[in-house]
Amino acid sequence: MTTVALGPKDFKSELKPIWCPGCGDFGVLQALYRALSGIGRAPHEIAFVSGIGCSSRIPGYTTAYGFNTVHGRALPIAQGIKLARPELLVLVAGGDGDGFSIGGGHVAHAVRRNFDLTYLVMDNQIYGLTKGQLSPTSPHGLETATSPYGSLEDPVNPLAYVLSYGAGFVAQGTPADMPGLAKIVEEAIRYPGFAFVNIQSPCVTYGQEVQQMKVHKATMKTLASVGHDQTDRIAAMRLAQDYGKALYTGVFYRNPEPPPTFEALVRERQTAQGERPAREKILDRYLQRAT
Ligand SMILES: Cc1ncc(C[n+]2csc(CCOP(=O)(O)OP(=O)(O)O)c2C)c(N)n1
Ligand code: SF4
Repeated sequence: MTTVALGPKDFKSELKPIWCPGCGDFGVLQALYRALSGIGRAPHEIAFVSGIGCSSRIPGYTTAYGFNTVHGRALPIAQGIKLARPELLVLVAGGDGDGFSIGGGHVAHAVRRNFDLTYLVMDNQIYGLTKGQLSPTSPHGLETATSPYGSLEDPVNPLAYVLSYGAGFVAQGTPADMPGLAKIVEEAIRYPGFAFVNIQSPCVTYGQEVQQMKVHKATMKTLASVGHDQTDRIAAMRLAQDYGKALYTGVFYRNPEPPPTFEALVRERQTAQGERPAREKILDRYLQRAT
């Protein structure tokens, strides 16, 4: 592992973002550059995996190795990468549609397996890339291209979702407080296990008026200001119930005693049994190598 002194600019790729001017994802990207410079891992030691969506373009705007995969499938691919190359820093990103609609089934399993991954969801409560359809986090009553009578469904609560499956690190931020978001993302990366950050990132083109940057600035409230103890999972669950009503920023929950990660348990067993690493065994099979 190489730790180097790098500034935010060292993580900026030559690609120019094609997001709509004013999209919240610009601020998320700035926060991520800052967080990565705080971590100090060289870009070639970072694997950044995403699904499909406006938000899922983010790996391409960084100098890390990026993989813009398939809609909803970023987490399984990231878990495979982490299992094969546990020494890499693995980041995963995508939208609320990518993560909690088509990919929703994967979140529970990634959480309970506890790979050391950082999962950033840019939650704009709408499908941005496909031009404004109902998303799993759209509020009840929201009129969209696919909900002409207003949404008749209750939204998924991403915070409660991951907390209930036992995620060791759960936080929320907004690009309306970019330095605060950078700090949260850095903390999430430092957590040794599955870390989830719900980022309320406004869609200026199809999003709701109450979901815009100036409203976030006026309404956001840090969890520290309400006296929240981030080691108290039940209190975190209680505060998470306000998703969609209050915009809390900061760490909802951090497990004070992080359990071993999935990849560490696999490595431990392989070492105990004197086994060759799983990836070598797969290559043996495909290349018909003698073991
Ligand atoms: C298998 C599959 N189904 C549907 C699509 C179409 N599609 C692309 S992005 C997207 C949703 C985008 O919303 P979200 O994931 O919330 O990201 P955002 O664009 O808002 O950042 C959909 C439905 C697809 N690319 N692949
Ligand atoms: S459609 Fe919305 S989410 Fe997509 S780039 Fe534009 S503002 Fe951002």
